[in-house]
Amino acid sequence: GPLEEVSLPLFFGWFLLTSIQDKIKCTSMDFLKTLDTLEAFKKHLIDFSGKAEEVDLEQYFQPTGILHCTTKFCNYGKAEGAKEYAEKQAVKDFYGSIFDLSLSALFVTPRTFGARVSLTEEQLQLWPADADAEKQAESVPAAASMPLGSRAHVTLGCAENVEPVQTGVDLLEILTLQQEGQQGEQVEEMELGTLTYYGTGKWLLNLREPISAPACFSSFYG
Ligand code: 2AM
Repeated sequence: GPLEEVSLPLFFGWFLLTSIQDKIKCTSMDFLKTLDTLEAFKKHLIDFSGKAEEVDLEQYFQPTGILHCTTKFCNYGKAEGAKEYAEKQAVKDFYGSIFDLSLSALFVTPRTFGARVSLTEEQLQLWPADADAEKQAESVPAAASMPLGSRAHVTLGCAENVEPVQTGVDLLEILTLQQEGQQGEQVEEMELGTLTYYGTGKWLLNLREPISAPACFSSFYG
């Protein structure tokens, strides 16, 4: 019946608890503010505006709602593997449980702003293993050979007219460059960690102290 048709959510994921959401929003805004002022960033401004003009990164990225780490995009059952995922034992067992997510890096591209999530073995049980989850978003060359869960992230903001699904694609692109042995250009030791530039507007801040974020595994219907 019609109820059954809508019984699968838009997506499953970990939803960050309110207290940590506020902290992460503060930390990430501070980071954008600092990045904006760095000479190294100004040198590559053209990646962002198409002109060598200043950008206000805090305005450039629009917030995308409640902070979360998507595990499986189901599109109400229309996405490939949605039903199989919802029926996984781990998904049923852990539904509603609180996990500690480790946010290990912040990254910025002309399209998206996100936080990398480093998943534990237990958390990886909730990562879709089936249909090549890393490529689920869109094809990133070489993404198929990345370790499971590489795409895990929290979207912190998107540029105008950019869909959040792009954040995972951008992260995979950076990780692919790293895996191919590209060192990037280490531009700055910041209070939060080391900032590296990977070309064409790709910036990654490896956090010295990963941010531990309590999050509830659940789903979103919208
Ligand atoms: P995100 O995980 O990068 O933030 C609703 O659109 C949520 O599902 C968003 O959080 C979004 O991106 C994610 N999403 C949308 N389409 C997706 C897709 N094709 N693959 C994976 N995640 C997707």
